[in-house]
Amino acid sequence: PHQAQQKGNDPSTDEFGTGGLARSHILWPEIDRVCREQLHYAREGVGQGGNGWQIFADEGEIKMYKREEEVNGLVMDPLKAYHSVNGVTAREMCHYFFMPEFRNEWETTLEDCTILEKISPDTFVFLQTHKRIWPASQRDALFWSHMRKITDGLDDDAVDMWVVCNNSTEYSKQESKNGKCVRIFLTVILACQTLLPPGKTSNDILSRDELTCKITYCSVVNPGGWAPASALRAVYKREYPKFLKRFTGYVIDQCKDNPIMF
Ligand code: 18C
Repeated sequence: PHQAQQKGNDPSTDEFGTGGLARSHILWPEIDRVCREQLHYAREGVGQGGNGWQIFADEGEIKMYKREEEVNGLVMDPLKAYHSVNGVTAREMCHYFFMPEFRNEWETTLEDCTILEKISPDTFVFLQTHKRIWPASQRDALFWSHMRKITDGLDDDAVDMWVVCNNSTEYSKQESKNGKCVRIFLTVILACQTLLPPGKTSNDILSRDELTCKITYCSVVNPGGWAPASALRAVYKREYPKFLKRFTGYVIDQCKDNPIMF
């Protein structure tokens, strides 16, 4: 079950007084390092097909690429997806991805989501149980999730950037909910930048139709136990575009009557 909403994740007002960052937590060095690595990775392009990235979904602004990789017969295809939507900011997009109370509204593969620990307002540890695909075993995931503002290396046309990084951890030795899930291992980054019309800044009075959010989403999921490659790739091909469309549509809809949040 979902827990009550945390006070908010404004780094300047959080009760930790650490700028929103749990710098003294044992996981902190790993969280900081993985976020930087994932951001660097998200910023690398997919090239002209020479480095293994193949496009597998191309629908309007959505472009999804995969690299076919198997480790000991297990499919672990890295995914890199691009999207661009109007009407929301980078922070809004990341807020709805990060905050657990909204997850059930857009995450179609979810059965259950438990917060195991709130390290800080912008860093949680989750145990998620996902829907079972018959006849494969049900999967769960134990991961930390961290949201942060990025201030350097923005695209020339961007006014701000926020990311959420999710990464599996074994730091909390938590059994699966029903004792029979196979644990998956995931590394995910959602990286978003806000674009405004030329000459406008986030201090101006803006309408939502002047906002563009440029999104990069990268994911690597290790299925944890054997599953037929063709079935897994069919699930990816169906579920990732569905996720990106549904999630971005949900955020646009949630934000449309609310003040703009930078
Ligand atoms: O990033 C996303 N969501 C975040 C918040 O939940 C977080 C979680 C990522 C989990 C991704 C892995 C989920 C596996 C679930 C099993 C499949 C269930 C499908 C049910 C269909 C009815 O970062 C957005 C994630 C978007 C998820 C896309 C699907 C990825 C499929 C991965 C398959 C893993 C092995 C399943 C074994 C089945 C073998 C046929």
